Amino acid sequence: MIPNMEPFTRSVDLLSGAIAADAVVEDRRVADLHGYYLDDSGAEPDRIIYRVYAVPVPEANSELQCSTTVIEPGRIGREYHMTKGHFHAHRDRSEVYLGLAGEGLLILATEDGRHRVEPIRPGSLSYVPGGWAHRSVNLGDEPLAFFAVYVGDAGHDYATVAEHGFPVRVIVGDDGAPLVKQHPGHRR
Ligand code: M6P
Ligand code: ZN
Repeated sequence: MIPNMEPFTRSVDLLSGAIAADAVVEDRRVADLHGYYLDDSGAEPDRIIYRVYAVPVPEANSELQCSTTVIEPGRIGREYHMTKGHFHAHRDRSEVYLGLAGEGLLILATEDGRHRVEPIRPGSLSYVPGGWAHRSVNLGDEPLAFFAVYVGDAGHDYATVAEHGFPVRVIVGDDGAPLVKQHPGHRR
């Protein structure tokens, strides 16, 4: 069956990551990520950590969701600003990231405890296979912006990540450089 969609074009600002016109804009603030960071007690609850611009597309297996994410620079305690991270509710659905601006990391993890760390930078193309949770981290002094496209009915499973976390955390080391550190007690 051919889906009932009309072709369209949208503009993405490659420097800021913003998508114009009818994108659904969602801000994630410190308060929205309570429990994801080791210690957010020193951070103002209203501070925006990241913004997602999503082009409205039906959540169907035949479609492709398109979004940009812009993570502000900064840290919460020793941890660099990061997204919540999620598995896809339909575990086998995949996703592609294209870095637009800034410098950061894409952290990937499977439910049996494997993990990978990939760079995000302008022009980086990363493939997120089904079954891998994904979280992005801004390491730089500028906003980190990337474009994502994923299978329309993938869905977001945040609960598994909220409960178990990722196997690694990205913190600032004593020398001021980023450090990817094992998350003690993470299930294997
Ligand atoms: C990317 C995509 C989106 C996701 C967003 C923010 O744009 O993976 O699906 O919503 O990043 O990540 P999260 O939903 O984990 O907060
Ligand atoms: Zn995803």
